[in-house]
Amino acid sequence: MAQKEKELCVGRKKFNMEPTKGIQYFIEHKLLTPDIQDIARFLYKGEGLNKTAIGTYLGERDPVNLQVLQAFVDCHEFASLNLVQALRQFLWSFRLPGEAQKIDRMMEAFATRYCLCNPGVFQSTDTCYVLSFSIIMLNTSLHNPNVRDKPPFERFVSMNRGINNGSDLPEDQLRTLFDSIKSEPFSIPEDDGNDLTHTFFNPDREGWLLKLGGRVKTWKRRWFILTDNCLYYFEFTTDKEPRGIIPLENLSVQKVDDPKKPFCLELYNPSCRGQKIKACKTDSDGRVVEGKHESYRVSAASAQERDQWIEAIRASITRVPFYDLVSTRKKKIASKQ
Ligand code: 4IP
Repeated sequence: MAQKEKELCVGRKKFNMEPTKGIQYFIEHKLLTPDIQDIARFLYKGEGLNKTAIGTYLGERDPVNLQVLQAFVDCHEFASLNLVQALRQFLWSFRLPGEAQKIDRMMEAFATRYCLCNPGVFQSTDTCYVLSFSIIMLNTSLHNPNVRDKPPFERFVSMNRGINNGSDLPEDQLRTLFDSIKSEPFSIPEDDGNDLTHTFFNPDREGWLLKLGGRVKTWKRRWFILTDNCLYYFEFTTDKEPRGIIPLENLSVQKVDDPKKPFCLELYNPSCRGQKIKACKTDSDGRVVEGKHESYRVSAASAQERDQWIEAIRASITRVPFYDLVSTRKKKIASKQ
């Protein structure tokens, strides 16, 4: 193998493990110049580069990385693409990192570029930004099996009321975007089911599970609802008040074998095993008291249901403050009126 090719190969490996070091290596070995445009084009071509690593590099806050992000987004040509087509292209070129601030910067850069390539389509970059998120949410709602309530077109329209600097976007424009996502979900590089477009917001799941008591080890059939990063359980599906609430923050979930019940999973706090999990419950007198569990063990009706619960709970735990990004932007649009 020629020397250059060997170096390229080493550089790619380095990049895929530690993106910044990889770029340094390419520059030191004269495979790349330190010019921002050059680095951006290199990432845009992406030959042999891991898309998660590209996303990591583009998400860094260092001034060089911020400039590369800008130049990388400028490599994308969005002229005469509708917003869904442009998003498909953009979201395929690297993998979005999970942190809200990084996503915010990347989506901001995307929206700015889209508006520049397509003048007159939106009244402001913020409109394009909010609609982009709305499309990503729609993609999850329509294609994630954990979301059972599939939004009809009318809901998509009402979600996007007033986002075009106070006025509504044309319905046929929204219809085209809706139909496109409905017929084909986004393709996500290195898809492991743990991406923004799968896990960004609550996968809302509900169903019957058997729960083991905290001190007294009795199994009770309870109706569980997963929402807002919390797990609620009720005695009856129609109860207004839950018997217990388990905030999922700081907890982990795993499959577990139980001698008494099949298809069990367990919620636990990985950093303080053996201590009580923060949760509350209603005691037999109807008073709200702290929970007394060191872990919560529940049994599902089948292995498949158990795995779906685990996946949904994990998704809920790893959710990033996505709604905050969008609501900040919507407020900004409203304040400009
Ligand atoms: C109870 O057992 C129930 O299993 C409770 O579940 C459970 O509370 C109690 O745990 C356990 O003692 P008995 O009904 O046989 O007395 P539920 O509230 O769903 O009825 P959790 O905290 O699991 O809700 P302790 O830790 O309170 O003993």
